[in-house]
Amino acid sequence: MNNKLTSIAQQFQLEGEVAGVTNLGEGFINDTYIVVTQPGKRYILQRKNKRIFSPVPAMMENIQKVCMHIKKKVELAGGDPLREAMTVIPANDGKLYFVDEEDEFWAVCLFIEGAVTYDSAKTPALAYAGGKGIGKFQSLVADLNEPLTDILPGFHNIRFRFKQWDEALAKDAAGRKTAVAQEIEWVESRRSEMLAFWENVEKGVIPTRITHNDTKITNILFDEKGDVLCVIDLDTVLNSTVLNDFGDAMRSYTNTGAEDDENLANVSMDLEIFRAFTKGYLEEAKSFLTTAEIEYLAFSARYITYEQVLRFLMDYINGDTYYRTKSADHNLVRTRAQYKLLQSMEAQFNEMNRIVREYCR
Ligand code: GN1
Ligand code: MG
Repeated sequence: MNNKLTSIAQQFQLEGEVAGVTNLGEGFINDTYIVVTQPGKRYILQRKNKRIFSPVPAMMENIQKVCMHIKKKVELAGGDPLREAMTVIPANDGKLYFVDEEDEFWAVCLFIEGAVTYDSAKTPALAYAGGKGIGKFQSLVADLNEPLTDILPGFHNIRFRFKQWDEALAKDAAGRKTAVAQEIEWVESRRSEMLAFWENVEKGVIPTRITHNDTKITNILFDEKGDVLCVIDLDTVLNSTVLNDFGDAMRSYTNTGAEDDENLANVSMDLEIFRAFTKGYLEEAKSFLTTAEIEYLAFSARYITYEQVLRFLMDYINGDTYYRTKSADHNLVRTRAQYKLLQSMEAQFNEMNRIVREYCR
């Protein structure tokens, strides 16, 4: 494999000769590696999952548009465009990707040295910085006027997810449906409430903007001081609602346990982390958010967490065809842990709304 990875890395415009390729990280979807060249430059090499991101070339164009736009603004503000934005490294033929003989798609970006990532938001200070990071990302791309290709139709669209869900239940491909009747009820009992929220997006009451759509904390690079350098993993940059970014961040930041915690007692929503993120986010985003966006900000945390319950459970019912899993019941464990988080958010919903109002004054 390593020879193969080396030869794939050589297909890109890297500085120096490839000296090594090592595996990195835990993504559920792509395969990610670090490439080191002689004299010590580092890059991120990824096999992009074409079964999910389709077509990959359009996705890479989206990513490049966003990166170039952010770079321009960082430069204007006197910042460092190589550290405060992602840099896509083209292949030798100038394309933003390389296709290997197995018809798999590869892409490379610069590794940002000295950047720090976190698996969880352990302190309010970190959550505050993360909130500023997402708010700033959204404001940086707010005036990007070039259209993006929708490579993931219906990504955070619950109507679309229910369509997939209904099909999955009708098919019961892995024969697991009867064993998860209780979990299915968790999803069904909230169906109309979630659709009612999404109607606001469909009717344009909640506007559509360029958003990140995968704002978990591991997708943010911090500097040594704990300030945000930039937001990474731009595979899912789409026209969507900013609420999805806020909600997904809250799903990840505020969880006192792991996304796949087997011990449900570990899982709850930490209101102080919610407060700190919201404060940071609104400091950056308040100026461009509409009243409707602010009204549903707290609810978006429930929406995205609910969607994740549905997606993990649906993948379990389908026989684990989407997410990478580590055990036969991994998707079910994830479902239960995310549901516990959802319940904790529901229980603290009034306080969440109060906090949003407090920082909007
Ligand atoms: C996937 O692959 P990764 O970890 O970046 C997923 C997100 C989920 C997340 C759950 C394209 O993200 O939507 O929230 O897993 N990405 C896609 O942790 O489906
Ligand atoms: Mg991702």
